[in-house]
Amino acid sequence: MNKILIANRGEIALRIMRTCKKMGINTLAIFSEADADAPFVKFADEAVCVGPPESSQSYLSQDKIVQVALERNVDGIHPGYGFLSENAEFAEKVTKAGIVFIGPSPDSMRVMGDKLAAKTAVKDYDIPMVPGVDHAIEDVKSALETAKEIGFPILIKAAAGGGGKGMRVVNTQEEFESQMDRAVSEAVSAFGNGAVFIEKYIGSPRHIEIQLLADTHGNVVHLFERECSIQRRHQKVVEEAPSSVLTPALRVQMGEAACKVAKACDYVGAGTVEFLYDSGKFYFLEMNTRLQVEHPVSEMITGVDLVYEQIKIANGKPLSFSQEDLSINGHALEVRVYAENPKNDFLPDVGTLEVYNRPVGEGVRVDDGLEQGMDIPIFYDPMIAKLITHGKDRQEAIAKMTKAIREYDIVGVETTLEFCDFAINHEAFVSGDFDTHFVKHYFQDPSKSLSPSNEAVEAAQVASFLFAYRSDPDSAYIPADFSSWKKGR
Ligand code: MV4
Repeated sequence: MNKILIANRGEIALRIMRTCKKMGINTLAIFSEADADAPFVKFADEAVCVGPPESSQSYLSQDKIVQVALERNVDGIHPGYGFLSENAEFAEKVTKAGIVFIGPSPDSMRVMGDKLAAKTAVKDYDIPMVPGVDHAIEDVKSALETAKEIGFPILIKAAAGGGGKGMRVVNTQEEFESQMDRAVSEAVSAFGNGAVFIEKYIGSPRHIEIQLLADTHGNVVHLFERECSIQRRHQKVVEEAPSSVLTPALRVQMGEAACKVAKACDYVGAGTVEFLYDSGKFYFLEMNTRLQVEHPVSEMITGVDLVYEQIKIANGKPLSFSQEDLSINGHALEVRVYAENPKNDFLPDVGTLEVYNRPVGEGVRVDDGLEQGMDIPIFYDPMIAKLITHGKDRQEAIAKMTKAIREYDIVGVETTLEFCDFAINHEAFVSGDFDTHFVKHYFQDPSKSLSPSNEAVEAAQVASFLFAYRSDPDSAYIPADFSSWKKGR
């Protein structure tokens, strides 16, 4: 390949271009009017504005992007993550235009994009699955019988959902029918597809995913796991590799299961298989058919450049290493730095980066897409940067991350840096004893902290008065601001 169009923006566009540059491949950026001065536009060899700031008119504008690719004679298109990265229709348009889509086939994307089709595809591959059904529910009465067999609580999921969208926990059989009705109508309005299915609800799981690479010659390898349990409302906060709960034996089993999932859908490229883990067992959840945000932690522990491998694979080259060549070196952590205010329900706080100084050091990597003085556009995800550290072990990776977070100097917008510091230094995180409820369990949003009702305050004041009165009636008193008392006098 001589030239690649990067159909994305921000940090991931820059990250992909860096590897292209290393490989001697020219880069073509596409950008929206909001990103005209962005570093990724300046870094690219060529750049074309494809439309107004709204994603729907720029980064999601399929035909426009393909047209620019043809006009500028590119050989391949890299979609990054988000935007068009898992859009089978786009991949098909790119391929039909005679351009290489750097990613899996449209068919693999379609199968894995439908959670029920995914279950069907892996059925004969002996992959551990959560107890449940593998077909859309047609008949609520018989579904209730199945739910009773599985045992409550159960989880209703939308076939077209994923990443936590369209899920509903049902605790008792009494609520089953009404929750089914709601789940179906929600799925229709959110995805235009009312297909839902049920699974046993795993209450306190860990989210562990396996990074894969598959070439066009039938070779599939895994690059071990990433632990992604520290998330807030399905948005990942901290990712690490390896996971502190996997034994070497389980790691092998999970890696092999993930490779089988890839084979089940004839997967080509970089992909990730998500599992739930609970008490020594793991269950297949879904497959993400793209390069993920958190891919750097896998790169740090394996020394593999995943974008380089994606481009080689897209060129039809066989993988240059086998499973036996891969091993885990040390430990890596990633925290996502968002322009959000953790003290106010994580509301986006976009504005100008008045001061922006990155941490530096051995084993410290910052993947970002802005410079000091620039505005964070309001039109897109408010992620400022990914901060990644690598150490000889977990303790060292945490220590380096803590130092790097405290060294990071961002003025002008609120960020999640302090929140990340809190998370990675929390006793539950340090000990490795946590699950997907970590943030909900341990982080109290100050804007939502309990403010007791007047009645509760008064009841406490009366109790305190009575307690004091029993030991010394003369010194017991009711506070002067005791409102009802004053009113009653
Ligand atoms: C589950 C589950 C419990 N039991 N499935 C959320 C994202 C989507 N990929 C699937 N998800 C879940 N599926 C069963 N049978 C709990 C979750 C889940 C979750 C999974 C991974 C990371 C964070 C999560 C947060 C809430 C729920």
